[in-house]
Amino acid sequence: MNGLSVYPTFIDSYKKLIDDFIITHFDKMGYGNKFRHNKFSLADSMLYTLTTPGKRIRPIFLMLAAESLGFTDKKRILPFASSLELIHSYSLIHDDLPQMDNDSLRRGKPTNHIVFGEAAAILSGDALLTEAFVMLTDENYTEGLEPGKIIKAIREISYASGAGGLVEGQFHDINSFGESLSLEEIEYINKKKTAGLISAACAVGAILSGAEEPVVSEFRKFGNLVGLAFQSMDDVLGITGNKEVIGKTAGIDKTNNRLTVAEKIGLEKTGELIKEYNDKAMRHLEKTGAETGKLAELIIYLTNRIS
Ligand code: GRG
Repeated sequence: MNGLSVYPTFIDSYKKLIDDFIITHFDKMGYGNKFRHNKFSLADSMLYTLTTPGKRIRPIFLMLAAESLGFTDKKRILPFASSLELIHSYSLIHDDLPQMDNDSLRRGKPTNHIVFGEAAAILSGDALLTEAFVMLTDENYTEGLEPGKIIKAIREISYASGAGGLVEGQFHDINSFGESLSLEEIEYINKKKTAGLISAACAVGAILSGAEEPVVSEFRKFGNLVGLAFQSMDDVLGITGNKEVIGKTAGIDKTNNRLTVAEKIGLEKTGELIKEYNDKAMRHLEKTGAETGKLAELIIYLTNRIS
């Protein structure tokens, strides 16, 4: 880790592949645009958040993990990678609702419920989550992949999205507003809320490449630690970042009385913890014999980012 914040040039080409795949998928599905309410269709609301530029790190981690083990068949990898962006977008829409974080700015734009209303935001989140599984089980996308691998990959994603990850993490997060948590408790929430899906992304990349469980397990651990580093950096930016650059409301954690790692131990110690997470993550990755270059570049960038 040299601590330099250099934007890896490969990110933009991966983002384009993911965004193009998502648009092609929605065009192919042809979800109804004729029956509109207040000029909007359900697909408009789904695509509003989904296609707004974001970092796309979950799909990129999946693609890089697969490639690091020599599996480069983008046609087979992209549906799995893109499904994670659908799940992530659903979580952002629901997270911003008044009953959750109650935020009005996301990815530099008004949040989904501000534009489409709360009921539409709940429904478009639901539809994005289920659409991820339509994408994951499309025979045209999975053709040529071994069924056992597909099932294993879908289970990994399902577990990380529900009671085993994202939703459990959010449950504790929301119910902990105003509470004085220990560092271990905050870390547990971050592991479930954020690291789970990143960990699943890395594990699925390894699964698709045909790796055996011991290697998949190292990728899972790598993703978990990288996810903890990523969330801790997100908490730092929640304090030090400005609204125009981070594209969401700065200080929302304070407003919601949410105790983050950065609030608990301070900015300096959080910086040290992030480095520790990343160093440990790299040790897991190095055990796999994978080509680590791009993954290492990505995590250095993500933990030195300003947005
Ligand atoms: C089931 C009603 C219901 C709600 C669930 C699961 C959930 C809502 C919310 C998950 C909480 C959450 C949003 C966790 C992720 C935290 C995080 C770091 C989000 C930001 O991710 P980035 O920085 O965002 O990757 P971009 O915009 O770049 O994609």
